[in-house]
Amino acid sequence: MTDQLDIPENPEEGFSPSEHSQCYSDMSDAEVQEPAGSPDFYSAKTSMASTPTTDYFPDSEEELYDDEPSDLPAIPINYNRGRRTSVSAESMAPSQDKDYVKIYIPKTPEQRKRIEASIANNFLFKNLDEEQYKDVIDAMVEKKVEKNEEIISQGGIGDFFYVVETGTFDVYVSKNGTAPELVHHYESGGSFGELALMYNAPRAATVIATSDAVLWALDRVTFRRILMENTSRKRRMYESFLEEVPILVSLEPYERHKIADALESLYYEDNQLVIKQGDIGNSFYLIESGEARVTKVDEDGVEHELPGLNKGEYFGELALLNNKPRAVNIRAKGRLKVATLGKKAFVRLLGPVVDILKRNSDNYETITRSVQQC
Ligand code: 1OR
Repeated sequence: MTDQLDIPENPEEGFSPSEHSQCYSDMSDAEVQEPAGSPDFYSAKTSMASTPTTDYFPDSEEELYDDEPSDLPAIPINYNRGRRTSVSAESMAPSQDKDYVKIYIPKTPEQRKRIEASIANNFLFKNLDEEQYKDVIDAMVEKKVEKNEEIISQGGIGDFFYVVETGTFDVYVSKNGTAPELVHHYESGGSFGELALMYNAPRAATVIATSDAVLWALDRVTFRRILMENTSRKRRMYESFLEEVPILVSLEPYERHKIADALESLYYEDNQLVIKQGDIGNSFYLIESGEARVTKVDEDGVEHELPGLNKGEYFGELALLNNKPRAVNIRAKGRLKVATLGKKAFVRLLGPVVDILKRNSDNYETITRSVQQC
């Protein structure tokens, strides 16, 4: 393993779808309006099951944390030193720690641009204010890795959160001592290593580079102080809802967490149009609460009422699966709350259930045909 820190000596220098179906017509179209709109820690006295391999902060680490006041949550400075150690649970609200001293790793303008490009489409970095955004970039450390390098070892203690700038990574999980199974992979813009930091838990998986790669590493304290609250709040907020969404039951809990990261809740008032037949589709919707009415205008301009949608059901997938215009109108029936997923996230995160989505969509035609005949 050839861990290395790319910290320039002087960065300033030289850098340059309900049961009923009825016919319906003469429907007044509501105006399209803009919608209004930490997990339990286990106090980990966790013994190391295996030796973590992220020991790339060899000499500068102490310097980084040197300025931390002593009443800070206990952060093990030497946990990645390759020896048996333990982690103490940290404050639930790290961001309220006023004495916190920010970490500043000097960077070239070019490095900053590369970080910005790497995090641009990453949901964990959304909703940061200007200062938080700057603090995160300031604290990141470039880590160049070689193919086959093990970045994270399952069972190890969490030290850094990683964002992938370039390169590819495979994720392996060994359950109850069984042979490691390939469960996931990451490429540019992906990120990993947040779980151990959020839950004070041992690393849940092993991550290995499958090419030479460049990572940006964010230390545990900065991750918890800036990125964790929003991330864990969203995962908690959507956890029980996503567990009850039938289409998502076959997913791993971690896959639902990633969906939670990407979801955004929107509210619609009674009769407000959510999806307009014929429009280009950019989002997928899950009903968090309330009901939705579904209608379809036929070739003669007659609007037919189709079976409605209730909590836990979804809509908006057809246009995304088939790259076709929206097939129906969807309106709020009473107040409606939906969780939306953008097209890219839909493709990336719902890949494992695409076959089920496609199979379910075959029923639409049957329903639509029977409704249009009445
Ligand atoms: P970590 O800090 O535990 C390993 O370090 C990281 O691998 C973990 O954070 C996640 O960021 C990432 N289960 C657990 N961790 C995963 C998984 C995963 N995939 C990526 N990581 N999966 C469930 C396997 C039963 C795979 C879901 C697709």
